[in-house]
Amino acid sequence: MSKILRFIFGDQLSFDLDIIKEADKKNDIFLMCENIEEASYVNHHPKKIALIFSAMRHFAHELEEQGFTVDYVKLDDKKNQKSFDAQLQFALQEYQIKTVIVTQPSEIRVMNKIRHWQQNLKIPLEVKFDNRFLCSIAAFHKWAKNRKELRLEFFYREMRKEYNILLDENKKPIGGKWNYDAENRQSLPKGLKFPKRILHKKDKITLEVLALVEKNFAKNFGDLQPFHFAINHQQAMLEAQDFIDNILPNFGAYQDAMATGEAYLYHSLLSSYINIGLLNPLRLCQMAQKSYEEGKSSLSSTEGFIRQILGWREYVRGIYWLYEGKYEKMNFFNAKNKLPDLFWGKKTAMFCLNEVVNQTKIHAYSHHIQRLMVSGNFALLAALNPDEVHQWYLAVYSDAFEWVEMPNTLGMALHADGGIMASKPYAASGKYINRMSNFCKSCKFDPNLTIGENACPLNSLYWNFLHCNKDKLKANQRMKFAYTNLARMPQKQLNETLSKAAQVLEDIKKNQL
Ligand code: FAD
Ligand code: DLZ
Repeated sequence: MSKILRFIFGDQLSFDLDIIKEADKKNDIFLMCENIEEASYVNHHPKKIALIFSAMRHFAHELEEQGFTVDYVKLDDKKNQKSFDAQLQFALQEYQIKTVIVTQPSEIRVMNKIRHWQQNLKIPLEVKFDNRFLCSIAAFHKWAKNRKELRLEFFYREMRKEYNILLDENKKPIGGKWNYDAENRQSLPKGLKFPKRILHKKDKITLEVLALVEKNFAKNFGDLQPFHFAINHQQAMLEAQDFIDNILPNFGAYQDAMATGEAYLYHSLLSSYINIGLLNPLRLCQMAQKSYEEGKSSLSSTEGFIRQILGWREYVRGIYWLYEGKYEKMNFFNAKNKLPDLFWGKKTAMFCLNEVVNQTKIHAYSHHIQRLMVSGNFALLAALNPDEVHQWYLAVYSDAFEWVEMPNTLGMALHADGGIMASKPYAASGKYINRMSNFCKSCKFDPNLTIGENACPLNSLYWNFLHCNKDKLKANQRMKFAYTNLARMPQKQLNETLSKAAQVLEDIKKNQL
């Protein structure tokens, strides 16, 4: 008898998906495959590959335990065909299949494959909505249509109303405001103790995956060991509950802070699990809301956390699909410089960059403000090529999938989209890093100097960025203050600053910074 083939991709490990809820235990076959094409379209951090493979294998076991038939193809299986395309063709020859069902993939690259299958397979192929996302692609298009500006804040309010999150009985925001960000930008007081994180033990499946990754991806940037990620729903939920109970109360206040040797601070570390399906985003928002209702976390922390998930996460996905195929080509500042080796671990005298790259190498993680204001800000000021920067972010973080990484990199960090996402570039000098972290205390460069040997390179680069992009930015009202300051700079000082910046850019080019 002909069967239905249900093809599950590595970031769709969720029992909430219709492709699973509607499956027939007797007649349907699930196909899941580790494959070298997906594992090498960028040189992913080894921890990211290990997380995905181990979570895929655990998910396949759970499906089998529930009585489903799963054709799970490991990377080193003899029948491994090396790509989604070839593995599907192989399965269609192996079994008598009447229909193929997939869930809409998160990335355009894979969606294009599916479009090709729909045109070329001799049997029907059905694409199910990915109902883990809280705003469908069509709903985002509708929201965006005829709007002059696509600002997160307005999208986020609609989402709060739609999901009835943190609203009073009159559908107004609890506390009277939609956004409590102003309370969420504190620097770290001395002596604060950061929470211990759950370190999951490795079972046989994970150990086997680690050996496989070690053997096949040892050359990729990043440390495979120690590996303590959650690899199934239960473990991910333990981390989520630990975050809500013990960490969320401090999440908001120190969201933008940075500290030497502290990769996590009060961040949730849940993005990888949400992105691959081990945690459900709406459930997390509801857990946070409950914590507020029970008086365990403040409104500012709770709202701040919910905004990231219900707001930012859905918004960037909407932008990614709205500009399908176009976003990746955007380069508003025409930035062309090559990514220097410091991004791949070559030591630099800039302590902040070393710290972020090193944390990235060890953990496949770096928190938002470090991605945006340390590596991202440096890439913006140094006019690094957006595509190279994007490929780096896509490779090095365990939560990196193009739909979320690309708008964050090109839109938020590099302003390469010319302001679709952010009303002004997030450009900052060394003074910002000094205000929000203790990095500068350990650095040979002085954040208060712009010229001279000990000057923080970010300072001259910052003024150089403003100077070089004046034509593109000076009409922007939110840049008025910065341009007024630039205009006030005496000519001699400006000349010295620009020549210092030229020297810094040359050092970056030669990998001598
Ligand atoms: P928390 O700070 O605890 O935030 C809670 C949750 O909110 C996160 O788990 C995440 O699901 C969501 N969230 C927070 N900020 C954002 C955001 N800007 N966009 C989308 N979701 C958000 N996030 C990814 O998931 N994958 C990426 O590849 C990725 N690349 C990024 C690249 C750049 C240049 C920048 C500036 C940001 C990027 N982000 C990315 C967004 C954000 O930095 C991460 O989601 C966050 O650091 C993950 O850590 P966390 O789980 O501890 O987050
Ligand atoms: C990221 C990733 C990696 C590294 N490897 C696999 C894999 O071998 N098999 C798989 O099904 N998925 C993998 N993934 C996740 C996919 O890239 C992800 O599902 C697609 O990007 C969805 O568009």
